[in-house]
Amino acid sequence: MDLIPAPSSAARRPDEDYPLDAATTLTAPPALADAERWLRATLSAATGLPLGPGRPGAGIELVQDGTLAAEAYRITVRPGHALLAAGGPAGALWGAQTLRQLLGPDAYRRSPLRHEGWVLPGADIEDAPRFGWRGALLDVARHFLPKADVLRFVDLLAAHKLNVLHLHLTDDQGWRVEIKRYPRLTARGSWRDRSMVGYRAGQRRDDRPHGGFYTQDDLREIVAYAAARGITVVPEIDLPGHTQAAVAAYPELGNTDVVDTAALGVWTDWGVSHNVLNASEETLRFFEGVLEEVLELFPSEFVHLGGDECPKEQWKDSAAAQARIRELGLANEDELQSHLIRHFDRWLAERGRRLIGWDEILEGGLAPGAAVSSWRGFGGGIAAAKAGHDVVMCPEQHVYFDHRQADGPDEPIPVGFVRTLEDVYRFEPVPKQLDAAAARHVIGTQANLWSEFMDSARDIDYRAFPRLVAFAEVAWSALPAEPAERDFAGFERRLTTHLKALDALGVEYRPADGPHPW
Ligand code: TNX
Repeated sequence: MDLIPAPSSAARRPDEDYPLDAATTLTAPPALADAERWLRATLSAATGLPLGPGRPGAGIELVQDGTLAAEAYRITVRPGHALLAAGGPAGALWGAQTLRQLLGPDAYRRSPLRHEGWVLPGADIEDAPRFGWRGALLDVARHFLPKADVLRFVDLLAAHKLNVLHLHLTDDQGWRVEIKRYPRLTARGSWRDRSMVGYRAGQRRDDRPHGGFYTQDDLREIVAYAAARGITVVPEIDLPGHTQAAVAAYPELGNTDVVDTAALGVWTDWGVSHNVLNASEETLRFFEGVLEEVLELFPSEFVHLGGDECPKEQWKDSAAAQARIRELGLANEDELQSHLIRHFDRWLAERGRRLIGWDEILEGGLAPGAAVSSWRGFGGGIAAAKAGHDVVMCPEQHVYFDHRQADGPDEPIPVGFVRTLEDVYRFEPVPKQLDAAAARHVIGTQANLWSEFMDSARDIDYRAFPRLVAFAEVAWSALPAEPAERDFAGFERRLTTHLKALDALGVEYRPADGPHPW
C-alpha cells in the first residue's frame, strides 16, 4: 500500500477490496463536514465519480470515535464499505488523505484520466501522529509568494499530514501583511528596488523591483483554507531585529539619534540589517497596534515574534537606548531585547495567546510562558526544554530546506549545509540529553524554507521536495529513535510510488538523479 507517512499499523486484506463506482456514496456526521467536503471535492475531481450522499453502514463512511485521540484515525476497507473512524475533525482529515493515497497516484489529479478501475484495497489501518506540531516555514518576506501559491503549498502540507504553516511575514527586505492602522507598512514596506535572486551566490542578479503583500481578506482566506485541511497558520512578526522594512515605512521606529532613518529604503541585501527597532514606549505601542490586527486574523494559540539575530550596535551607540536601559534598571542590550520579548509575552498571555520565538530569546532571560524554535542546532532547545519551556526543533543543520540537497556543481544555488534526503530521514528531533519529562516539552518539529534564493513556487518545490516527504514521516511516524536503525531503503521504495502522486499534483521535486538543467 506504500503509505507515506507510515501509519502506526497497516494490514492488507487482499480478498476484501472495494471497487468504487458511480453508485458509491460518502457519508459523515456534521462534526466531520470539513473532511467530507474535502474528500468529495478531491476524489470526485480525480475519479469522475459523484460520491453522492448515502446512508450509514455503506459506501465511504466517516464516523467520530471518542476513544481515539483528536488527530488519530482508523480505516477499515471491506467490499461495499470503507469506514473511517476519527477522534475528531483533524483525525478525519488525515484519514481522508490516507483514503486518497490508497486509491493510487491518479487520485491526485484534478481531472479524471479514467472513469473506472478505482479500487480501495481491503485493509485495516490504525494511525496517530508522533508530534502535535508538524510544521513548515514559508519565508514570504525575502521573496513574496503569491496567495495562489500559498494555498497550493497548504494542500501539499496537508497531503503529508503536516499541520502547522509558519508564515514569516516581515523582515528587513519586506513587510507582507496589511495593517489597517499603519498603511505605510505595506504601501512603502512591501516593495524594494531589486529582486536579488542568486545575488552573492553569483548566479543571477536582478535589478527589477520586487514586492507584494497579503490583504487582511487574503490572510483570512488562507487561514480558513488551511483550517479546513487541518492546518494552523502561525504568523511571525519578527522583532526587534529584521525590521528595516518597518523602519523604512515609519522612520520613528528606528534609532533616529544614530542614523537618518527617514532616508532608509526597504533593504536590498541579504544577511541582517543593523537598522533595528528602538525600544521606546512608543514603539511598544506601535507593535501592540500591529499585533491587535494580527490576532484578529490568526486564531492560532502561538504567535511568533522572531527575536533572532538582532544586531545591538545601534543600541550601543544610541543615547536614547542607553537611557532606556538605565531607566529600566537593565544591565545591557541583551536584557533590553529580553525586556521587549517579555513585554509581548505578557501582552499575548493577557489575550489568551502564547509567544514563540527563535532561540536567541533565551539570551538575557526567557519570558516565562514563551516557547522556543530551536534553529541554531539543538542547544537552545535542550536548554529551554530543561527549563520547562515548550520547544519546536528546527535545527538549521538538519531541516533548513533552502540548503542544498546534494553536493554537485549543478545545484541551483549552492548555499548552506548539504542535507540529502537520507540525512533528513535520519533526523531525530528529540535529543538524547533530555530525560522523559524534558522530552515532553519537545512539542514538535519544523522544516524551514528561507527564501533569499527562491522567488517562485517552482524553486520552493525543488528545495522542499522530496525532502519534505521524509520530514513528514519523521514528524508523524513512530520511527526508531536511533537514526541508524531507520529503514531508509524501505522509505525509498515507498517514495517511488509517492513521487508518482507528486507528479500527478504537478510538484517539481528534485529528481533522484540530479537537477534539471537550471
Ligand atoms: C538564518 S533561522 C535566519 C534567517 C535566514 C536563514 C538562511 C533564523 C531565525 N534566521 O533569517 O533566512 O538563516 O538559511
